[in-house]
Amino acid sequence: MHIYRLFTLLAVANLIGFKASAQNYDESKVPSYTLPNVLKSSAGGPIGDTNSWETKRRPEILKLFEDHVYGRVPRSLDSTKFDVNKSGNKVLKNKAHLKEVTITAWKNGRYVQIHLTLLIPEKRKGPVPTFLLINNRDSSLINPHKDSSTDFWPAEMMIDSGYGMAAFQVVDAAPDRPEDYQKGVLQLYPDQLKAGNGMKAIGAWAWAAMTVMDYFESDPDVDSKKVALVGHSRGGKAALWAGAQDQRFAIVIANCSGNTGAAISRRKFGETIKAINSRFPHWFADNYKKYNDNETALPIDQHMLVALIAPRPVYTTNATEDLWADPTGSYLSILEAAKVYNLYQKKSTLSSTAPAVGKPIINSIIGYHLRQGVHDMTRFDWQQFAKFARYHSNHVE
Ligand code: GTR
Repeated sequence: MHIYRLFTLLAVANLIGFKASAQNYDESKVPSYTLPNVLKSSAGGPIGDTNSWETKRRPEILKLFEDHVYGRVPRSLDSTKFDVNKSGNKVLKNKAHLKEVTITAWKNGRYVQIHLTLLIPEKRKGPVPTFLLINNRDSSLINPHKDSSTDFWPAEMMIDSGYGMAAFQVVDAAPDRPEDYQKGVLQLYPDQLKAGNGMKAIGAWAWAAMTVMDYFESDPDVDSKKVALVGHSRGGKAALWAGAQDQRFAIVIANCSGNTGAAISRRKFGETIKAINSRFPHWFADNYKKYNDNETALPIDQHMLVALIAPRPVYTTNATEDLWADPTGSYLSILEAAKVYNLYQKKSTLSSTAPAVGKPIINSIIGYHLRQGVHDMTRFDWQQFAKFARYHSNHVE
């Protein structure tokens, strides 16, 4: 083989196949590290109450995530239009009615459209608490016409529990491909593409979730004060990032969100920053690439992303066979985030070690479970999300 072709092949293999085997799965090889202190300002002052958290540290941390990790998410628009096709469609054995909403957002003569699928339980008294999924998987999984709704988005089960179910496809906001992720929300904000702290796909998906929230605030069927934002894996990263910025989301749920989601980056267990940036160069701000193999230089770690959701309830999950997403690192992260919830006197009931497999922590401001099985989102996961939401609407208000 021509030597040039060999090099090209090796480079491509390295890029797309980024060997999982090169990653660490051995707890004894996790480097020792010190996490940035969530309760100390950049200038070094202690943050000991909710006022200094909200006025100093929270804005500081938000900016650090914008500048170094996810990029800024501009929200300014010239206009937004909501077109609701409700055509009286009853679905899921007549248990729900379907609203198909097209959200058109305009900026500088360009527009983007987010297509929202929204199911409202027929049996309800007033506006319904609603789960919104950022769907990074196939659109067939959120097909509202299938009576036997999927495990990934078990709409019928959730409707039976009295919840509204909503979802949109990430492709509407940003195609999940390095070659054309710009063909969505980024067309409205082209300056982002030139900036080191400009958003890319994950920021665009978070933008879409927030824009859907704008719509919810206008829909009398939805209780917009009780919206739980849900994402799985890359969608879970986007859910955490949207929930961190937009305090209108009452609950944030990140399922198997892993690296640059809930998991501590400094552990370098499973997926690393270098691995994620190499395989998905279109997800995070360009500045984030400075931290490939250089985690300790980051001024933040992911526990601080979870902390930004305080004092609102947050739920994270892992699966036993999904070591790539570092279950231990995700649990350590929520334990650290609890320090900020403590400022609000919102105590979590997390214990210092992760709970046993299949034993969810529900009655807590920070919830968690480790499910038996592989990287996925399942009916079991959703059952816990419903219990967590139920617990919080009964106890938090
Ligand atoms: C993996 C990626 C993870 C996670 C996952 C998914 O390939 O390494 O960070 O996002 O995809 O979205 O299912």
